[in-house]
Formats: sequence, C-alpha cells, structure tokens
Amino acid sequence: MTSRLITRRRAIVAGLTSIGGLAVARWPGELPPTYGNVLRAGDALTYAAHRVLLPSASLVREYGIGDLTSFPATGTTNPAASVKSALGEAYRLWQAGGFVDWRLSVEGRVARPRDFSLAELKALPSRTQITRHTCEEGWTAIGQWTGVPLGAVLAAAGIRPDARFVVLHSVDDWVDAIDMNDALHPQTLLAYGMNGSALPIAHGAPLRLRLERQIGYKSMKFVRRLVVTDRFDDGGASGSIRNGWAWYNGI
Ligand SMILES: Nc1nc2c(c(=O)[nH]1)N[C@H]1C(S)=C(S)[C@@H](COP(=O)(O)O)O[C@H]1N2
Ligand SMILES: [Mo]
Repeated sequence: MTSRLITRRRAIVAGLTSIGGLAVARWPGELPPTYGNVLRAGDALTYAAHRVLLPSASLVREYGIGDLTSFPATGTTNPAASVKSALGEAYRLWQAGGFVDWRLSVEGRVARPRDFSLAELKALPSRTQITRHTCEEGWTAIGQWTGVPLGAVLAAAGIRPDARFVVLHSVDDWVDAIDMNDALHPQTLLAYGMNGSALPIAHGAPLRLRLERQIGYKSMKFVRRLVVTDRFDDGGASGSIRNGWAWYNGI
C-alpha cells in the first residue's frame, strides 16, 4: 500500500500540473463527494475533466484479438486462501461447487432488491470487449472481457429515480463506489468471462467489475454485493478512501 500511496500522490501532482489549467470552477455540475479534502484534489480534477470533456457515453478504445497480452493477476488472487473470515470459507464452498450456489445481492435504491445467480446474470444481455487495463503500479495489459453491462443488472432490479451511486462489496472486503454515469456506461461490465473462458479465480471469479475509464484498482474483483444509494458512501473502514485510494481516478 505504501508504494501505491506514493505512486498515487505522484499521479496527483502530475495531474495538477497537466490539467491544472482546467479550473474546477468550469465544471458546471457537482463536484465529486470527496471535494473539500485537499488530499483528494486529484479526484476533483480528473472527475471534472472527464465530466466536462467526455460525453458520458464516449467509449474507450477497443482492441482486436491479436492485441491480447499476458495479464498478471494482482492483489487478492484467491480469497479462499487469503480471506480470514466467514467470507473466505463461503468462497471456498462456492468455488468447490462451481459457483452454482453463489449469488450477487442487489440492494438499496432499486424497485426490486434481489439476488442473481451466475446463470441469471448470463441470461441477461452480454457484451464482449477487448480493452487495456492500467494498474496504478505502472503496468498495463490487454484482455478480453465478457459479461453483463452493470446497467442491465440495475435495470433488471429497477433503478429508482433517486439512485446516484452504486456501492460495491467484494469477498475480500473491499468496498468502493462509482457514480451512475460510470455505472450506466456501456463498457462498464460485471464480467464473468476472460479471454474466451470462465473468469479465472485469480482475476476475480465468478464476477468482477470492468470500469474502463478509471484506473485498475477501481475494477473490483470478487464482487458479491451491490448497494444503490442516493448519496455518497465512503465504505467506512473497508472503503477505498480510508485505505488511501483516490475515489475517482480517471485514465
Ligand atoms: N476485490 C479486489 N479487487 C481488486 C483487487 C483486489 O486485490 N481485490 N486488486 C485491484 C488492482 S490494484 C488491480 S490492478 C486489478 C487487478 O486485476 P487482475 O488481478 O485481474 O490483474 O484488480 C483490482 N481489483
Ligand atoms: Mo492495480
């Protein structure tokens, strides 16, 4: 974490230099919920720059099958081995059963809170995309992802008009939030496939987020629960912010 913190602080300084001319005051809408904390100034700048410069549906570049690269697995690579809680044991059982008993819980500001099995998620519309992943630690890799657009899952549960954020929870106890603009972006997927096969354990099986307009750590692996909220929720002690990660880290 320490090296990531240093990397991130450098990135913020670089961000201030390179887009410092784009005054935050020019952003016509809301500032990100972390604004006000000077250590989070980089969040405001990339958020403001993205929201002003990019139409909300602009797509990141997609590659061809010949562009695939080797793809390292980082962070948690097997919750059954590393998560020392009931969730680690639950994961071991889900994995042993081929994830048939696994469920994604969708809660909060939705008309019909419900669970989804993997089969139910696979029955929803699917999308396959080949994109470049950029990790804050300094490497990139190109992979092919197949999954259900997060927007399709939210639509199946019924998005209430006051929905503003989607808070994601993982098996390894990460909690992170994205706004509805990112949640409904066509390339924002809950992926269950990678490079034409089932998503490997090391890459977040059975379900991971692909959030293509932000840096690597925002693409949560081992997603188990979504909570739609009408206000920003920093995730508390498990949240990205209190663990030293920028809330918005656009690439
Ligand atoms: N739940 C969870 N999600 C996670 C991580 C993790 O350790 N746990 N690592 C993050 C980081 S820093 C990156 S770069 C990518 C790595 O994904 P990969 O292991 O498929 O390369 O997942 C992100 N999502
Ligand atoms: Mo990363």
